[in-house]
Amino acid sequence: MGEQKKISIVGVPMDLGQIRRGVDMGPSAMRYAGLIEGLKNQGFQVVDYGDITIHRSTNGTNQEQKLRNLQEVIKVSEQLCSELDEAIQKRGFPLVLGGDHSISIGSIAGIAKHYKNLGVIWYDAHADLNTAETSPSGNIHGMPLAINLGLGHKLLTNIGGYSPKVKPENIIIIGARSIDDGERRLIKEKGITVFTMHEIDRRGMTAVMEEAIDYLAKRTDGVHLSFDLDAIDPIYAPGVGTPVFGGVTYRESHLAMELLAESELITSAEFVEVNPILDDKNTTADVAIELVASLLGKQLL
Ligand code: HAR
Ligand code: MN
Ligand code: MN
Ligand code: MN
Repeated sequence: MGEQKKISIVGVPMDLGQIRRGVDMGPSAMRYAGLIEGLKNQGFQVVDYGDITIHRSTNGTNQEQKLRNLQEVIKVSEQLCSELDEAIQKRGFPLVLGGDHSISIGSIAGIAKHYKNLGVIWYDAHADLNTAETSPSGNIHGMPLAINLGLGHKLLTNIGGYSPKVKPENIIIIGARSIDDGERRLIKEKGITVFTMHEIDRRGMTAVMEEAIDYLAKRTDGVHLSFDLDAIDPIYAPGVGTPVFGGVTYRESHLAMELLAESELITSAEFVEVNPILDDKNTTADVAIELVASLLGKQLL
């Protein structure tokens, strides 16, 4: 991949999309693991925009149980949306560090306006397709993909001043194994492509990724990778708030990133849900930055 290609990094120390604290330290954990130095050694020009400021109010905004911390999530999403908008205008490859997965509302809002037909690869144990009506938890990190489809609270679907951001046929979910009833209905109704763990086990990661890449290459003009570390089995990535056993292995994920690098399909990415407090020696951030390196073309030889 390109010499002195510019990577624009934005950290989003957001933990208000769910109820476990600590995922706000995700951006620090990935920087501590050596993300910036690694990318520079790989030959990239790295522009680090630093972290977005999150205001944690102990009263006032936390009342709405069906959409926990709604006001703060809206504020952070708008801010992230404009930062990424600017990064893209300055021709950087946007790399967003989470934070819980609610950050994807703002990141895709800032990115999708630059494409006619953005594709999204949602690498996750979960589908994140809930709305306030179907959510079992009220946690907004279980809703961002629905919101990007234009489904959910108006103030969330309209971040960046437009909706929807992504078409259902341009979405591919990979690694899912914990899907709620409402999400299952939506997947069928909208015809969203999901490669669950069953397909990965049965066909192998290479076949799954090749099909995903072929499909998106034909119909999109850019593809955002939304990588939730809980897609990976907690044996390899224990530092996540909602671990689900039976996940993608470290090696399969590595291979998936290498196939994406080879395809040159990915135009922006985010790595989310790293919670070093729940971790074993910052292992999950270490895994995350190795995957970033592979995604951006690092090779063994
Ligand atoms: N589906 C459940 C909910 O909506 C759990 C979501 C957990 N989500 C994440 N992101 N960690 O994928 O509450
Ligand atoms: Mn997720
Ligand atoms: Mn998840
Ligand atoms: Mn490798």
